[in-house]
Amino acid sequence: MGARETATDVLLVQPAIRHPQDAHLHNRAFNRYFCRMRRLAAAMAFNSLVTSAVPSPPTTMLSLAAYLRAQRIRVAVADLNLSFLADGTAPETELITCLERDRPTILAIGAMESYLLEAVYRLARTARDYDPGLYIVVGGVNATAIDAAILKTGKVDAVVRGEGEETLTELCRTVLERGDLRKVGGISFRHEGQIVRNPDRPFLDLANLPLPARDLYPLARMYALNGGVDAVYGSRGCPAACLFCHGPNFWKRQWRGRPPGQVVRELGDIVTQGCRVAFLYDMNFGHHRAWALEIARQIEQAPWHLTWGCELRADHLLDRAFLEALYRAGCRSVFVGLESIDPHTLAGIDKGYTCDVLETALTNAARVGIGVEATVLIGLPEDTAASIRHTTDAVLDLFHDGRLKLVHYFLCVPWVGTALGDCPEDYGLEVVCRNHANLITAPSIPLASTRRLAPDAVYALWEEGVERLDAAVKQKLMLIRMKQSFITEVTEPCHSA
Ligand code: B12
Ligand code: SF4
Repeated sequence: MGARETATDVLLVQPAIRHPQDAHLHNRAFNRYFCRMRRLAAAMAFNSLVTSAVPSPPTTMLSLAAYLRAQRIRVAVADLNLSFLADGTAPETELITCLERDRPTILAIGAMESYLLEAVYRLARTARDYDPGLYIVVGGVNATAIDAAILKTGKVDAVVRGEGEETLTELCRTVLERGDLRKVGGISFRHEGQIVRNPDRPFLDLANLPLPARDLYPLARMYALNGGVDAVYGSRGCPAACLFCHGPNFWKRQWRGRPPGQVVRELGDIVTQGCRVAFLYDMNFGHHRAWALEIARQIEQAPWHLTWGCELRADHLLDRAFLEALYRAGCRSVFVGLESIDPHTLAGIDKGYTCDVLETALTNAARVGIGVEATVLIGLPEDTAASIRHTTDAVLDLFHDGRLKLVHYFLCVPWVGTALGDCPEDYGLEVVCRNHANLITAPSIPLASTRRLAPDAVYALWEEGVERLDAAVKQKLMLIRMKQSFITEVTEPCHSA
């Protein structure tokens, strides 16, 4: 960019996901519960998609990096999460170190989740103070949904909306060559005091994506921290239209899969680098049965071994042959969004199946040997006190009998970019929290009503459920530990003789 002497064109930044400065945003009882779930997962040797995968490498940022590099844009990646968790380096300090080292023209920050927003703004401010000439971009699911609000703060120059690889590449090239930003599809940006939103860009053919650029990332350092866990994406999108989910708007209800051979090659690459457990975080891994089975077949025949997990819908668990094929290939855990176990509440979110599938589905998974961790959402539009307590009782029963290994018990969030967040009144919701940073699944304040419950009542019922689940997890953890110490006592040789 003109006289600027730069070593890198773009620095891609993954923010720290849990910054102490944002602690007030999170519910304390839930944090306690989450930590206890982590301990339980470890005690059960259960590879949880959520609790054991935080932290994991920022695969999405590495996919963006690979694409930029293939288009001859010089790129570096900074994972502020890793430096913070590995040695406590403050994210802003690490950012300055990377800016000094890489001297980029463009800074691109990931804003996948709403509660990261404050962190993203702090990083943008730090970067701007350090180098007022930097061009600052953000992207990700949440940034896409609230592009105008982000740009109005004046803290960033542009938002990459939707699928990022091609858009970010074209944006970078245009900035570097001082071209016309109005020609870059898929971005929103500030121009002469106005916010300009260019038309959306069509989706990519995923077969043309290079593998994520893990060579630009300190993978060994992350694996040392998380025990060799990695995240891989085989497909994008989901055809369903659940009212609380970002998927339908973001991926326009289209499902696209990468060629199975490429996905398995990526898995093989990470295994050779020390990955022990991989999670296929596709929003709907089971959507295309033949595609998923081909991946499983190739993993089974590969010369390496890997334990892995994926996200499935509850109705996919009805297919025993499918589950058995995944199991043979090393799949040991699945993440399933149950959302509600109350028939009326479930019918009210357009999930696309009814509660009666759950009994068979969860029994199947247990018989095959695949552990299920589930999410439930409290405060869905049709929820009442009775339906919430019914769902809580039901998940507790499933947890006690082992058909659910872990339960992620979240407050339903009417995020902007979802049907519930964009048109809450259509579903009888009153949203009382408008601050995006507070819109998180375990917030410290009430967020919204249901059709029949006031926001405070929803929040109190959710907290009541968190306490009940926490007590159940605590009890299970104690039992496992007692059992383990008993086994140690009776099997360890006696030295006193
Ligand atoms: C995988 C995933 C995770 C994984 C991440 C693992 C990993 N290391 O990658 C795990 C399990 C850790 C996770 C956890 C959580 N997640 Co999550 N997660 C997802 C999920 C299913 C897929 C995200 C993904 O990577 N997709 C694949 C890639 C290709 O798509 P993508 O991320 O959208 O990226 C593309 C574009 O967005 C863009 N892009 C993305 N980043 C950037 C950055 C820049 C600079 C640019 C230019 C472009 C860009 O380009 C990318 C490539 O095309 C999404 C659902 C969804 N709708 O996408 C939820 C989602 C992002 N998660 C969500 C939430 C709430 C959470 C949790 C907070 C849940 C919880 N309460 O515990 C936790 C947070 C954990 C933490 N950080 O402490 C919400 C966020 C909602 C919001 N507005 O805040 C989502 C949208 C799910 C939903 N409810 O609809 N999550
Ligand atoms: S099935 Fe899952 S990914 Fe698909 S729309 Fe529903 S919640 Fe989103």
